[in-house]
Amino acid sequence: MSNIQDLYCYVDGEFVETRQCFDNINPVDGSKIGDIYQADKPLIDQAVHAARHAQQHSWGKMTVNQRCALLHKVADRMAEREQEFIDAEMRDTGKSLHQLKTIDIPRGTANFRTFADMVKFQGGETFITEQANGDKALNYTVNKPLGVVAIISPWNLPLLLATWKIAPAMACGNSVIVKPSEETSSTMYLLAQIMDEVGIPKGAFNLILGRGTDIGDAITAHTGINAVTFTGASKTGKHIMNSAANTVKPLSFELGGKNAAIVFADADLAKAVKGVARSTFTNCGQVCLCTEKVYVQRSIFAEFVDGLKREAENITIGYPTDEKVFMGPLVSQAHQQKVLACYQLAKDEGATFISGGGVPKFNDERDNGYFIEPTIITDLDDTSRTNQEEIFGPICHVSVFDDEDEVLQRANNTEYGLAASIWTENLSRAHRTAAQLDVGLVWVNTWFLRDLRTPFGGMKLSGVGREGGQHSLGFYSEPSNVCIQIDQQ
Ligand code: NAD
Ligand code: 6OD
Repeated sequence: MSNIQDLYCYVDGEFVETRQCFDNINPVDGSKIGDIYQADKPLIDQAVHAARHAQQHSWGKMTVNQRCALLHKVADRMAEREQEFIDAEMRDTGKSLHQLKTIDIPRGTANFRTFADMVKFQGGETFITEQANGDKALNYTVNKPLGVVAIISPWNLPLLLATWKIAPAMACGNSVIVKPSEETSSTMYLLAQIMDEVGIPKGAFNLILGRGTDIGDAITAHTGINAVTFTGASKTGKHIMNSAANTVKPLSFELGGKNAAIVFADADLAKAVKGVARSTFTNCGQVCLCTEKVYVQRSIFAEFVDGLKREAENITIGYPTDEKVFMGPLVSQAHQQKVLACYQLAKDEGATFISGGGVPKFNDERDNGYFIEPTIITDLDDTSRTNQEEIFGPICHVSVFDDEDEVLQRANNTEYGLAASIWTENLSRAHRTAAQLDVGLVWVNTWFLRDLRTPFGGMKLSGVGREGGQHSLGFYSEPSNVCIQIDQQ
């Protein structure tokens, strides 16, 4: 059990070795990292029971200050063990050291600190009601925890996205059942150790490992689970909505995207080229917010495409431990096959490849890994499958546009509605166009710049609800109105 590379569920304050396990694979070279021990239905029942008990008797009984002090200790301990988190996330995902140090791992601690602080200052609503006979009433809200919250998270930003939900859910006094992606369970295992070390009451944090297709329904349909918060594919979101329907529980969904970047002729071209390269190729394109469709105004189209091609071809691909490397592999062989099939589909649909389109060759163990080239294509219609379906790889399609109305209509012509970025130096144009994009998040002259107090989420197939700041505190608590009669004597 002491081998960090084998991963166990953590239920009611104990690490549990279950009967069934599967291989955890390093995407850099396809080697085995260790075994992941999968939960079964009785263990999930036990986790729900322990979570309820903690919610009613220990964690849920603490004062807000006590809970928040413990959550700050979690963040402190994560910071002390930062290198272990970096190593674990790198082994599971192949992400570059640079990205882990600047995005994924710091956000884990920031999520705990932000929500532990925010919940302390959460106000409520109050109203004085004037009645016809002159009496009054005082109405005020009490925010109560939901109870037991299930958190189901994906593989692309494993620590960042799981803690984005764990921190506010726990800060609001809920117990949690966390199910990370089967591809990337290691950082949640480290977090379970930390929950144990800092003295989070047993049962308040439970880790359930396993494949979503095997054990997902046992979580989402569970009558003892009061809410499900999910980040992942839109298709899985539809499935969970059905599975949870009989128990009528609140759902928060952060789902897929097909995000546009719009580059106007008045943009700072150098900034736009670098920005779109970053929004397309960060994390190998495996961020739900990544750009997959780029619209460039006609007069700068050729220059923009040349610049983007240069950026793509300057990307260093390789061992994620190398400080110069920007792109490691995709997360798994299955995902590499999926993205390569999308590259093939683009070819079949008649795309012109400006750059990339294949798999890089290293002539060493990395050829057994799941690397892929950054890719730029043009010449497809907006209605092509390539321009309509989420790929989730390092590829964008670039097309030309002439005017504002046209590009807004084309950017909105999608079933998704997560994010968009606009590149322009014209302030009025920025405000005007941002307001007309049917997405939950718009960036102007930047991308993935985050303030954790702002609403985060998508429209249409990209999600249900918003998290972030007060929106998270709202989702993870149940407001209860108290109405008190005040007699006038
Ligand atoms: P996925 O939907 O396959 O898996 C996500 C999680 O759901 C995993 O833990 C998985 O085990 C679990 N799961 C799978 N089937 C389940 C079921 N039937 N019941 C319950 N749980 C189940 O997604 P993924 O491949 O891990 O992640 C990539 C997708 O996530 C992309 O579509 C991406 O756009 C999306 N995503 C969205 C956001 C956002 O904030 N909107 C963020 C990250 C990723
Ligand atoms: O930054 C965040 O809070 C967040 N939820 C990012 C999601 C990224 C999607 O892959």
